Amino acid sequence: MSEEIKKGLSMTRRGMLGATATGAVLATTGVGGSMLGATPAQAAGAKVNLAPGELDEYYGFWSSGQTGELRILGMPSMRELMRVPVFNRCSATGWGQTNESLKILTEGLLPETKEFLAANGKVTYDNGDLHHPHMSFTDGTYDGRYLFMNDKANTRVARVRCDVMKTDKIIEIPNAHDIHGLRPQKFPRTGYVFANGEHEAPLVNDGKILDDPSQYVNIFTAIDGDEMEVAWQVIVSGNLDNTDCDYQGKYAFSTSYNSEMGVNLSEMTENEMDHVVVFNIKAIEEAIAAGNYQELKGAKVVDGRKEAKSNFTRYIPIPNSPHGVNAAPDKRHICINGKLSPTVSVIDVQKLDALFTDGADERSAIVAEPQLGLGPLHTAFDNKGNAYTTLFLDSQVVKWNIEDAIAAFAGKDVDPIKDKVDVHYQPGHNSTSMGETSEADGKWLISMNKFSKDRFLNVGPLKPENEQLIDISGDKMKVVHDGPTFAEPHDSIIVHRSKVNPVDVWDRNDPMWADARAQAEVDGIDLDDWQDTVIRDGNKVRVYMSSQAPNFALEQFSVKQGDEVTVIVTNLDDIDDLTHGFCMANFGVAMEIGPQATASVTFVAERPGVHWFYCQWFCHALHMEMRGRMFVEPREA
Ligand code: CUK
Ligand code: CUA
Repeated sequence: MSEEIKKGLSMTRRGMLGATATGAVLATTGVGGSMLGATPAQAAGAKVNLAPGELDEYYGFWSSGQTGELRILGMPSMRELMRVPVFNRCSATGWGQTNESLKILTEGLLPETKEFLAANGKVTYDNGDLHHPHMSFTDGTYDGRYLFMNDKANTRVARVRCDVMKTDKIIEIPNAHDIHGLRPQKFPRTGYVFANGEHEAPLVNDGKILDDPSQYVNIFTAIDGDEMEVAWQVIVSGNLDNTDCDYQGKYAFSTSYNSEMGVNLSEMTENEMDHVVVFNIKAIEEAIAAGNYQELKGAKVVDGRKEAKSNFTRYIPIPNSPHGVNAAPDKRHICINGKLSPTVSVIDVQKLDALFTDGADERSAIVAEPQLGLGPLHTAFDNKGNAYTTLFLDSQVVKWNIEDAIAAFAGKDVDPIKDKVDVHYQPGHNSTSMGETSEADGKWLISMNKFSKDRFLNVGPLKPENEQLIDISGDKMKVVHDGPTFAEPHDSIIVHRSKVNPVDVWDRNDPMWADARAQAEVDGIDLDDWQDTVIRDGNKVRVYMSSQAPNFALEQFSVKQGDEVTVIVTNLDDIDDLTHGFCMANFGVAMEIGPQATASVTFVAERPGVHWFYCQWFCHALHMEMRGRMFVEPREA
């Protein structure tokens, strides 16, 4: 045995297992797989490299942070499959420009926001900060209906339809400020979508109260995920960071790193103990049903602050500025990640009733608090009772056993830590395959690292993030892939492909273009037929045209300078993957029209002359020829 290996074996568990160099030495000297803990199952790592044409076993749904979109990856290959625009603008699809997308981007805004935006010459926000994408649940597992996600930048929550992978609803949350944590209810179904307002502000934030933090509050919101409307809100003590809920449908949990209600760093980090808020869903629902709430900006609001002494909330003290909260697939344990404390605090949901009914001490719900390393942010799970926690400051993922941690907390001499692996660098969220459901399968872990530094070719001062795929099927974790991503995925879920069944071709009756259909009816147009018509309605012109590779049904149309022109395109092709585009050159107008879809866009024809419109999605050998002219007759002098 070489000196290096001896050294490796005498190192601490963290040092040995963390050091990939040591692993390489062991592997190359033939000491071999067994010492590294490789099991036959770990050969699963080979599947990372799929053969051309081979399909992934999992969908990965990725946030994109300040990019504002949702991304779909294939897992474990980590190939990026699609980008779904949500809170952002998209040049390719026309999201943020088509009438269909503008309806979704504007209809859920509060009246005061519409006014504010109009004063700035806008109809909606252009940016978003999408942190947490999560799928709808039925009976504790994904049901493939919807994905829900937050916008921290502009206090919104969006829903994406999984049948077509397009955003269909966006709502702005009243009273709250800057939605951060978001999770769908797991049981009996979604149900509610829970959303945390992170930043403190006066409850009525109209300028009457400014620099008086004693009057600031934070708001927890339960959204009806079917209707995409606020069901109820709770005023809380302290701020709200991340959220999750139990598998019984009784409680939701939100971490607070600013129980101090400070407004600067030193104030926010003053207390050693902050807390997790436990929301008693039934008690809140009963109060709402009984009319015991105040109505504020259309939302039903109850007071769950400490001083209100309600039965809506309990505050469990947690060290220290906790961040992530994650429900284990054992349906019993909730992990609160300590951030500034090296611990994860484990709540047993079976001990929560006593907090509400017997006045039990809040800390009695804590059944374990293992010391794991520096900067625990988020925890994911396998199907064998193990948890995987990211350690931001240590740049590691730690694998630990929940039952062992509970035994150690009860005084037994067991080390719950099973393994540590270095990640590169500074991980935030992590997620395991099916790990936030009762069907966790313990195959893959993704560590979403905030810094890539030297892991890729240098692309200038702005570097990609680095998301590392880790094989967790064996006893030891094994980093098998580095995946660079653009700004800045926070969170992801890894969903078995059997749960997701998107269509290939749109239904012609899809509600997405209901407004265009209604207008066509008024105009006497049948969108299901080749209708090539220009309707003039004062200075409003509606141009209906169909497209079928490689033709637009209209070779040309004429409008007058200053007309408000709406172009409605129906793609009559019904073949997989046959998307057309419509781009009006030099008008800043472009959109996607999927097979059998209708899309529309409105602009003012304030440019006289000959203007070509063309298809901007390559669709046919004669795609370049798929174009036509718009004549804009100059205004009479
Ligand atoms: S937060 Cu980003 S690393 Cu917004 Cu879920 Cu923890
Ligand atoms: Cu139609 Cu390109």
